[in-house]
Amino acid sequence: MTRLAELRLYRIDMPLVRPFRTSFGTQDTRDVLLLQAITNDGISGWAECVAMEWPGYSYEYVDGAVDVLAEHLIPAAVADGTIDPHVVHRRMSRLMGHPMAKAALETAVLDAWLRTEQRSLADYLGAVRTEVDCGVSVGIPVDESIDSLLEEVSGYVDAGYRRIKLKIQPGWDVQAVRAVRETWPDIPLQTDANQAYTRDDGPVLAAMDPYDLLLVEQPLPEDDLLGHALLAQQISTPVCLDESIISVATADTAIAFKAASIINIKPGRVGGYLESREIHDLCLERGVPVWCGGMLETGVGRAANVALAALPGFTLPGDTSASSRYYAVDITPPFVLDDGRLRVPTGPGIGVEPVPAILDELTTWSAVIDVANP
Ligand code: NPQ
Ligand code: MG
Repeated sequence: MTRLAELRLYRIDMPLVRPFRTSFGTQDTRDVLLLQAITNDGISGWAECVAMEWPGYSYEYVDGAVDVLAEHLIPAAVADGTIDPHVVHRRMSRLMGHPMAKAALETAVLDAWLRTEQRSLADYLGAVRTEVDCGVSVGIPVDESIDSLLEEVSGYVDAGYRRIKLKIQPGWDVQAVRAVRETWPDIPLQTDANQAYTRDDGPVLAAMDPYDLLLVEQPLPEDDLLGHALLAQQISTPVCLDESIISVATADTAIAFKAASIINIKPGRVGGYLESREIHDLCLERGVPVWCGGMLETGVGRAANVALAALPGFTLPGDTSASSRYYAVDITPPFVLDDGRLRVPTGPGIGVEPVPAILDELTTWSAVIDVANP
């Protein structure tokens, strides 16, 4: 019977094509943790942990993810060599927190299992599309100039992106939105504050209502569901939650309390693709649109996200951009935009794997963990 024999962890250093500035900081390179789950038949499952190197977006960070994986999650979930993703999910659920680390381990096992079953992730999750509409997330220009913003957005519009998302924060909001809307009157446009506003900022957020935004994402701190519900009554732009949604239960609560009318699903943030599918199913039942978020993934994480975005409830374009949005060289064959869309991989598992020579060149650290000692 197929069982897991070994897990390999890799840290790779990926230079970004341009700095990415958000309300919580600026990133020049991406320090990415990759997992390779190798079975006794020599099949490899791959996954990417979306934690950043410092706890800016959430409390997780790469060093912490490596530690909790090696010391707790791997011993608790796969010590007997199981490649059943549901067993791995259930065992990890007894440990608290660390969704990004859990998502990475679950996905590596899921990919290995799907490859042994010769089945694609898209098929397993219930995909109904062969390609997905793509949007792009546009950082705050490092020089804080509207000209720089318009130049960057212009490149994405020319590349065919079907939706633009502007990162905002107090002082970089209404003027940026107005400039983009006046230049492209018809482009689908939305904003993301990454928690940068307060409950008192209703008026400034309402000042963006005239610009026909699809949504405003996570304006307030992640624990403030009531604040989001109160804000939703003060603005006509729909409120979408990202950081606040960490499970099916938080999604259900946010919807019931009218704190969100749209939900961003990021598999890393919610602990994996199984939980992501359940949140999708709940939102579909409740009539709440969802879209797939992004964490500057390499081709490994991107492939799986594109499969998820092919589910029926993903009715808004995701942050599933082309590889070239972030990286000059991706570690997998690059994802290339075709008429503003990415094709859903059809091969077994996530359908892609790292190119060995590129992975080798970018690796700054790696470790091997023997898992099955029956
Ligand atoms: C978001 N992503 O939706 C995030 C936040 C984000 C595409 O806007 C390094 C690693 C830098 C992950 C910056 C997008 C990051 C990051 C921003 C995630 O809120
Ligand atoms: Mg966000």
